[in-house]
Amino acid sequence: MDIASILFMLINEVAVFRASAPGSLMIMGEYAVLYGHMALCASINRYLHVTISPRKDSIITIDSSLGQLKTDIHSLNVQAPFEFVLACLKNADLKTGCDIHIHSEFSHRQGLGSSAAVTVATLAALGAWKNKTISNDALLKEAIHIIRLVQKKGSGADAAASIYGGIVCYQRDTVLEKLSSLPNVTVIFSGEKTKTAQAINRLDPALAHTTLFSEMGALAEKAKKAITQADWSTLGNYFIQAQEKLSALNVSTPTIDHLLTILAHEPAILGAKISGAGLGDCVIALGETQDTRLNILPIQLGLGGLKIATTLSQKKIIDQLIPHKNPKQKTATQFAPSNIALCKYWGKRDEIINLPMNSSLSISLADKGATVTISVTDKEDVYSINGDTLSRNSDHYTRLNDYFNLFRSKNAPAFSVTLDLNIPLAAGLASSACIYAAIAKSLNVLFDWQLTSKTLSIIARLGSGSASRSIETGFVAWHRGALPNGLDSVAEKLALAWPSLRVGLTQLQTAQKKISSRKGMQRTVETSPLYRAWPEQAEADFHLIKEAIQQKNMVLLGETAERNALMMHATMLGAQPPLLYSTPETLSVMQRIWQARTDGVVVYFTQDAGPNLKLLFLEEETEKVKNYFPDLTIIKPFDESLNNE
Ligand code: 2P0
Repeated sequence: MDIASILFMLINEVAVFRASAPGSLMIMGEYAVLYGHMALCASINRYLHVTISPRKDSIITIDSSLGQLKTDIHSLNVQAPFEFVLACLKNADLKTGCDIHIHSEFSHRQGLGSSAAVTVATLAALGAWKNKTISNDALLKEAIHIIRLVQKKGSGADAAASIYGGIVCYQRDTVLEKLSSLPNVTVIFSGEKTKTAQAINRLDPALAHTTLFSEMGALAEKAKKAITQADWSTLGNYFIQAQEKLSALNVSTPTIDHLLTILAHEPAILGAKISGAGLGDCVIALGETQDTRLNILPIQLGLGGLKIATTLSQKKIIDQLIPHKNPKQKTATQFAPSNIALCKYWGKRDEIINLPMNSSLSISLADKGATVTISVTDKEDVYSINGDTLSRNSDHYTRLNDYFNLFRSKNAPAFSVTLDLNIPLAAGLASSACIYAAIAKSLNVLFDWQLTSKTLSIIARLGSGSASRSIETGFVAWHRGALPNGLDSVAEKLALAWPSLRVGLTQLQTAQKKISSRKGMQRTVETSPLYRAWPEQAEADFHLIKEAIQQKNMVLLGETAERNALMMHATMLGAQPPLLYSTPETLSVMQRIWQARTDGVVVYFTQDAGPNLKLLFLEEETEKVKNYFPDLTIIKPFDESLNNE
């Protein structure tokens, strides 16, 4: 056996292969595309992730919110609800089995292209496993083959959008062009869904002899031009005309007609139509509306297409770090403080094991954080946050459940977990940081692992990057590390106290839509040209801040932390679509801080992925700072009267 094969075998032993494909929405040309005309189809900003962990035996397991399946490579039977995944597996001629985990950020019941996305992601993950480099065109061909195998009919335009991202101009199984100028749209779910193949079969065959489909194709051609020129009002007219053609196909419903009537009266909507096969699915409207009568889905047209990652599995890393999975007691409770980064973590080099692009440095928030109690149970998992039990289909539940999967065994099959936060969840105070740190600390006690803080910081990082910095108190440095397995990407406490340092929390009211840090940093890394400058700048800031702490140099600390935060936000403004966490109130607080500095007050700020600013100053400035900000909540990170341990 040659070295490459041995290496490949070794990688196979420990690696997982993940492909993430976005859902999609038809913009124009649905149905016409089946008759050889052009269609425009866009990726959305919600992804479906398929993770494949190879096994040594021939077993295949599939785990998703649609259910679980256990089968064998020798007896693969293409069946619902996993018909697309199973068809991909059958076609792949597997020699060994694998565990497949599917996680979707969007519902499969809303006509957002989940069948195409799961097909594309499964094929891409299988390709990565087999170490095959597949071109986008070849992958599209494979995906169309599988889709037609399973549902007999389908244009493949949705698969093309999932692979290429942006808006694809698609005709006869081919992507002709990709548009990246994206209009703002409102997407409304009609409340119903008819399977695409069924909808196609209902069409009157006589329509093929009319000019209807070529007219629809011509509209798609014109819409393409309007999008290229960012001529949204003309595009709106084409939406209206396209809807007239879709109505002539009889694929509208009374609900859809009702939605279209409401939208026709909205001044900010330039046009609206069915998106996709109709008889349910979604309505897509050009422009934005806040009408509360409408079931608006939190969807934007995304720039991104398929993403493939090969990495060590979280499970393999955990199994290397923890000595056993036998709980030594029934229940354990631990507290972990939240932390504010003075040098920020923004961007990952590995999204599965949360490896950062740059080192970061934080100050913990004393007694502000999360208290977590974990109890072993033989029933199913229960998670509650501040007394509210999380529903099984919430994103929070899925994320916690995925994390706890890493620690289950026969002796600890399920967990009952209560999370109590004494910081407002919405205030942007790094709640995931204190939650996952408190979970890691509680697990350490529950299982009596007696792990070091550094090891616990790795375990917490797998839940949320910033959680690595919440295992310890005071100043904490999270080193970027260089190893692919991340075992050197650890956080450690700096043996430096600065008792007079204060952190002031502002709490601005905001109705702004929140984009999670996870999504925000992903978008910034992928689309912002300004991001190129970030990792180097952040590394330099990391060292400056450390120096400032060593010298107790408030000016150096404040100036560096403030610039670091502003630079992070500048990279976000360069993203597509742009990310702006600040509100007018944020800017007015910034102006007030700068005014205070001009007036001689030594006060600085930092800002995370939200509109609130965190003020940095020393004890002796407290009264002066309060004059400018009477409502400030003031934290003393080094207050020894608080028992944080
Ligand atoms: C930080 N933030 O350093 C930066 C500054 C927000 C802005 O770390 O995907 O919730 O769980 O690793 O840790 C927030 O990101 O992201 C964060 P994941 P996380 O504090």
